[in-house]
Amino acid sequence: MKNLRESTLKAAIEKELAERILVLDGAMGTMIQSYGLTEQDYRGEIFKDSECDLKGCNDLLCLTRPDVISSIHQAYLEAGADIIETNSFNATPIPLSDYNVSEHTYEINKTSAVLAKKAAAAMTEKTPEKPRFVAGVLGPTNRTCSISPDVNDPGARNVTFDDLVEGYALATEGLLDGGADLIIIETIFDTLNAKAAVYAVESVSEKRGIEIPVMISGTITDASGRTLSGQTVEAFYNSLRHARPVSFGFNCALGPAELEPYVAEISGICETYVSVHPNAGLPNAFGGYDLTAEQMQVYIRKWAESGYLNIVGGCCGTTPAHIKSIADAVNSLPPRKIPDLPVACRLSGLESLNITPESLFINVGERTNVTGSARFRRLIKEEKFDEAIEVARVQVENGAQIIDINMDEGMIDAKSSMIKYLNLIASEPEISKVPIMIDSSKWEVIEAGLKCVQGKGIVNSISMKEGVEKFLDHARVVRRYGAAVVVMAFDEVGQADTYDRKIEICTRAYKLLTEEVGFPPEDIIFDPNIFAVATGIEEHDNYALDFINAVKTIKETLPHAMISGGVSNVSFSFRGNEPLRQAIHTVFLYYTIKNGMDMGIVNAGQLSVYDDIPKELRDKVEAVILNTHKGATDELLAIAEKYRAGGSLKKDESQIDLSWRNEPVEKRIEYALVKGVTEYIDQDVEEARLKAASPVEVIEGPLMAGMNVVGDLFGEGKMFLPQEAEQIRLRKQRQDPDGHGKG
Ligand code: THG
Repeated sequence: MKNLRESTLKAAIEKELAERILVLDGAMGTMIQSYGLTEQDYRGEIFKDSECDLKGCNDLLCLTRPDVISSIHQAYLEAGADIIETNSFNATPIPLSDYNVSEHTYEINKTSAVLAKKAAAAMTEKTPEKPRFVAGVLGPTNRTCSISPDVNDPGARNVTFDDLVEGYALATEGLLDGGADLIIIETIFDTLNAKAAVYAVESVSEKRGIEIPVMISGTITDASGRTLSGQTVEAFYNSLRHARPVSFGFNCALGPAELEPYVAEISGICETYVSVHPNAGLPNAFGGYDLTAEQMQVYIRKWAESGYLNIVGGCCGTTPAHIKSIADAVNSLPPRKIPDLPVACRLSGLESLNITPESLFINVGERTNVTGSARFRRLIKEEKFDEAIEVARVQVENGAQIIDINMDEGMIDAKSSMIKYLNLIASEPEISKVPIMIDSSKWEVIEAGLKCVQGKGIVNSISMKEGVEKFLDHARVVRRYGAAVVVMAFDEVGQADTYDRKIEICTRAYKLLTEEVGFPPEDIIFDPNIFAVATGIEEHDNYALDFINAVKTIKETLPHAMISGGVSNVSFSFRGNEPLRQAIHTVFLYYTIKNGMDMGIVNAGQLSVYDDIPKELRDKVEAVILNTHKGATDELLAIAEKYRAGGSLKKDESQIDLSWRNEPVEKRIEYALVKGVTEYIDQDVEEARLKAASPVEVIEGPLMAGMNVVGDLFGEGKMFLPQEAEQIRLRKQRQDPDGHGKG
């Protein structure tokens, strides 16, 4: 139930945003400095006996020098600001504890909003056709939830997600009670902190039964184009989209010149309004800011003319003069139009991973699983976390685009191992660039994991096993953390093991999630259960085929929902015979991908190319997977031993059969690219170069032709990304033979 006043409020803000560029105010800190306040000003009556120095704790001025804060608000409103920010940047318990004043959190926030609201309301009264709004500020705090404070202990943290949520919720209550029209979560340098703020605001929203308009503004710290916690612009956006903010953008750290490319980027990918409030340039040697109002205006006008802006203001170093220039520049220019972007599952680690209907099959690395790998289990049990981290790294190097992490094992403390592992991974950029799939059958482990990942990951899994209420509760919590979710085809009756049951359960779950929870369908990933075939039990014979058929129906009938599954399950009855298992996985994926399977948990780097499987084997495997006739299992068993020979099918073939070396050089290059054979590439490319008129001709000729073949195999579901990763390495090696590049 939405409170009428609040939902009208969001509509009112959005109405203004649809019509014009709104102007945000400028810096509070720089303005406060200009008043030359003393320790006594900060103390006032309330804190006169404080034992620590309070000068510098600007938030206290809401209580001790409200006149100063009000006059700053007034100056910005007169300069043309439509939205003014409360003086509450550090008014959460953690930063306030530095001054021993945490217990005043609520009071400071409430008063900050009262002061701003009073000034804004008076201005609106003068020109009612131009309503002014108050944005209650939630700052980043002075601690980072996803970065270690100790270089020698990357898994350490000095603040928890729960602490942040508690503080932000209290601040939000104060801001709303004081009359804030919206909440701005700003100067975000660690996305996990911001996720905690979003979580807190949503909790307050639910508690009060109101919709709270939210603005989100991140900080790109330097020329790397990333946040302090390492995310790219799009990864950052994907991680916080779940807040459904009124606006999304950037502020602080950089001046307009440095911020420009990121403003352009966010403007192109943002599905809501865009806000920007840059500093007045980079800080000079004395920590001041030199960009004048006129200089700043040039950039802002250009951005507005380029159609990048919906809300614009200033951060550090900006003054009412800057805001006036900005207002003058944008007031006759039209606001940015929200682009019409395709529906996609937008995941992230440090980098983004958008899954669209056009995306190729996504590989989820399975090895970081204590039940799925004896080695990983031993490493975790023995607390050899350094080596356990390498398992994740190898998965990513081998082409895993997401990693599944599972710590469920009787002898392991799953919750603490999950937390420790995720915290360690967070400081390994080559691993944490990919989204995380948190895999556990224990809800408390999943929730603990969600509190450790700054990116948009996937919960694996929830189901209706324990009834609809619990299922919906879990789904709501998953959404509040902003994750996508794997839904197992499991209900109160049991696990779906036939086509009909798979469809029945997934359809019911889809309806509940989209209608009762408002869960975005593109963030729902169904797992219709991959069970082992060829077990010798007749009832199991149709398992793979039922899955393959269910994939097709689900993709056709449940819009935007995706499909995943544990691929290695299907071959469980051949444990120990890895080459055979690989062949089974490849054939199984050939059919499931053809029907629309979006992703799968696989041993990244250990899948063969469909066409490489010896025909005899492929036919027998196909018969088992498609359950073409009784006796198919026995026929596969009869030849199984023949293919047990050590190593993978892929390696065996390319190493033993060298007949391809007799082909013309173009064919040899194609072969090497498809198979990922590195040995002859130097001599073959050199041979092609000698034949060609120029080196470019080699790239555009045989190398491109080879890559086209690879592309076709992909399109047909006969090849998977880990194999392509190998081709990319091959090409990189060609460009960078000494291996100095990052590839
Ligand atoms: N659906 C969802 N999540 C899942 C599964 C699923 N998570 C776990 C599992 N199933 C997928 N992961 C694996 C990981 C490894 C293996 C199978 C599935 C596996 N391991 C080898 C074995 O046990 O023989 C290797 C053992 C070893 O190296 O020690 O087969 O279905 N949503």
